[in-house]
Amino acid sequence: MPISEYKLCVFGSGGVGKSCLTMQFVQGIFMPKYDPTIEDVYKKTVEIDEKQYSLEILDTAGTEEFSAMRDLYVKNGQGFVLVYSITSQATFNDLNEFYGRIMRIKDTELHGQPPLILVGNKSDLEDERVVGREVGQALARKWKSSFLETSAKDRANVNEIFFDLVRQINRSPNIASSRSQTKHTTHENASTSKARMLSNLPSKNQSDSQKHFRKPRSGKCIVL
Ligand SMILES: Nc1nc2c(ncn2[C@@H]2O[C@H](COP(=O)(O)OP(=O)(O)OP(=O)(O)O)[C@@H](O)[C@H]2O)c(=O)[nH]1
Ligand SMILES: [Mg+2]
Repeated sequence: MPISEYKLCVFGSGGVGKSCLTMQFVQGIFMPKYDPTIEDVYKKTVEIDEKQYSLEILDTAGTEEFSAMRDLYVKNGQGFVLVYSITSQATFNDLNEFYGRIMRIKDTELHGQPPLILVGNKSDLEDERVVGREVGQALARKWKSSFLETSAKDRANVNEIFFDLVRQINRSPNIASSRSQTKHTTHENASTSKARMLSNLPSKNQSDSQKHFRKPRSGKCIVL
């Protein structure tokens, strides 16, 4: 069965939970300790709507000093996750710049809007909420994007982010037909489930369908 390979990028300010959301999705773990990202790439094979996908997820740096590669990420990316924290108005406001940059680089006038999802993370911290759900919904309506509130800590709506993005890519004729690469695999899929992980192994025992590459400060990627 052919397997589609999609490249997804996760953007947003420092500390909003980009890495935690990605790690929850790929490895099923939550990291309480904050470790600012330079650049991490995760790979995961999933089954969505009875089809297999190899997802390459680029977890980017929220901190400005590490942001030089962002334009290249946008160029290569097929779907985008824009994350803010519901506990920080500044992180919500910051997304305008990320959005504007994606729209410019993707040349939306020519190619239409790329698949995009707006994510309000840390929904478990309701007591500290400063960005209302309806405010997030309104921005998503303006951007014509999907919207989810999530908690990486409680694993709430985490898979839904990536499944939604894959479905958007599939609906986007430019991308799904011309830019996704396919390769052949021997996996036979008899499942009727709509969307499920093909692997969810602990991080010490990563299979080929679940890899994590971390960019060290020297600039090369290594497999952990
Ligand atoms: N309560 C709560 N804390 C979270 C959640 N997601 C992330 N955090 C915490 O927020 C801090 C930052 O999370 P990260 O995932 O490292 O944030 P980031 O967006 O990747 O940050 P940069 O890599 O610097 O851009 C960490 O201490 C996490 O434990 C969440 O859903 N709920
Ligand atoms: Mg990070």
